[in-house]
Amino acid sequence: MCGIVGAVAQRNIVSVLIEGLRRLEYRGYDSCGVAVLANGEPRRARSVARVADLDEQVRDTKLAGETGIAHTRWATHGAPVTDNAHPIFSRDTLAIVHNGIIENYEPLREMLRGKGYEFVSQTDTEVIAHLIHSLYRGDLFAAVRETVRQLHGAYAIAVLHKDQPHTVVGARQGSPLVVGLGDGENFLASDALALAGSTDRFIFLEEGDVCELKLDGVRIVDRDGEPAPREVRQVAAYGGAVELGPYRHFMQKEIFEQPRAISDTIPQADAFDPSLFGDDAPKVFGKIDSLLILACGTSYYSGLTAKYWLESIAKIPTQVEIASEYRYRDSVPNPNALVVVISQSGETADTLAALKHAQSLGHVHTLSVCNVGTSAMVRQTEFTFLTHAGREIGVASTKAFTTQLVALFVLALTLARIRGHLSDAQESSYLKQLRHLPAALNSVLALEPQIIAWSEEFSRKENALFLGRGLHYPIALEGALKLKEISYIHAEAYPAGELKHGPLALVTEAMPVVTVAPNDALLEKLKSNIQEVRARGGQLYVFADSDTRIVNAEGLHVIRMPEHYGLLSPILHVVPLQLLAYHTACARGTDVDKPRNLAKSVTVE
Ligand code: HGA
Repeated sequence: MCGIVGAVAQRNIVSVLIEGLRRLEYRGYDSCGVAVLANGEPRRARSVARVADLDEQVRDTKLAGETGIAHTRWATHGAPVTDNAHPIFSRDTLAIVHNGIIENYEPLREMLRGKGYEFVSQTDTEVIAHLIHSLYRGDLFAAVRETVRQLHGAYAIAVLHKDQPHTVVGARQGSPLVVGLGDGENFLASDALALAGSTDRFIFLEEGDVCELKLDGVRIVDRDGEPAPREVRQVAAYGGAVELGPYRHFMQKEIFEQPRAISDTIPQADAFDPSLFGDDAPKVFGKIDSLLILACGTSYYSGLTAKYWLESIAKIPTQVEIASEYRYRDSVPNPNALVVVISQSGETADTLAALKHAQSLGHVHTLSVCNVGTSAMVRQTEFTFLTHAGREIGVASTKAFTTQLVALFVLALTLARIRGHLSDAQESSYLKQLRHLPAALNSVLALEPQIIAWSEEFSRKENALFLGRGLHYPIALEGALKLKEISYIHAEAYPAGELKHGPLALVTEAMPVVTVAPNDALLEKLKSNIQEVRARGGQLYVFADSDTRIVNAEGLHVIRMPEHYGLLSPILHVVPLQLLAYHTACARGTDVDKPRNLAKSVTVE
């Protein structure tokens, strides 16, 4: 999603800004831009194409400066056209880049129009630019502080002013922003990743912070204007650009990285000990009486899968909610519940807000399942389990999902053990199964050629139904989500038992029905559902465990899963669905890693 980079230095920083944007490119955006102070005037270049195009523009126009800000935009207010691309100017005096949404931009715009300001974009961001301009009395830091007090909503901003060389002012509320510390130069970015190569020393700004970058240092105040000493953290883990290697897309690469990612995420310990989640977890986990899982999108489906594990293995009541719904709903807090938030980036705006909402209601114990150790979510929760998926570039999540499942399975077993529902024998059997997962996944990945054969057929469809039961219903949901995200085929998932209550009306020869068929307690029920589809001329595509006796027949296409995997089977069964979506999208020629309208790391509400 949107990215911010800013810098003050005693050298031309345009290439640093462009390189920063390049590093954030994978998140998805629809326009980009850069502004610098050149001979005391703000100058900018903007593009509705890629960062490479912006780079060409700045080279052609010889844009150069020692103070600058840059942005990748994912439009929320106003179409992705050049006039709406950031940096946004106010009266050719100051320039701003903004991530987030200003909810009270309409009254502010009216007020500013009344003061004679003209609006040339449709963005909410332009009100921030003019508001700072209207409050500027020779001190940009003071004007920004006064401005943010009037904003409602979420923002991370970086601002420069023509009269303040070697100064960039930033502020954050609800969107991430980090300061990068250099020698005689300083930086600002929405993600430390953007500054890899320039520095490894970072300050992660807190909600409400306003900062001022100068050549020789950084000043930070909190929301009350009090000086805010913030910890400087050394973050060395950010490598260079991730290579695609022999793969056609990052999504394909990431699907094939799953055995490695899962093996890195499985704890080395020989027992499921709560200290895996944090020092105080042994004390707290023994007292909790329920779980409340909050997440969005694919992470929500990992939470739904975990509910089955938590209730069946650990016998602990578990509620799973879509974060964007929970945050605005009246609900009853339970101080003895463990609130679990799940997010690949740890910066998902809705999930962070849901976490905050839960805490404000009186929830005390919180755990994040996250792929980024320095993220806001990790910093704001009591306990953490880090997945080790590595950087996920494809917008459609794959390895982040399966590693979240591993993390949540470990949580279920840990709670089962504390609550006396896991014998030593069961514990070592589950550990053995977990350790064998990477090898089992490799044999599922070997099904790719068979799945490619199906994808040709799929690429000509416009609709698809996905069916699963029990533990595999969330996997059907995830399979449908993957297909729609990257191939733009309309896909819906249902628990197979629901078919007769409505969706069966849609079944014709033109509607492929994808079914996840593990050999579990619901197999016979699922087989009946399969027959219901066949009886109506539907075309079934079934991923069946080898011992299910579901075989190819008229209207029934079967790919055999190599092994039956019991409770961990969702982790295996989702992989062919990822491959089906991927190859169908390739056959349709879509932009697989950057599907239209979508972005990675959803940092706006
Ligand atoms: N609201 C601003 C910024 C959008 C954003 O943060 N996207 O991720 C705009 O629409 O320009």
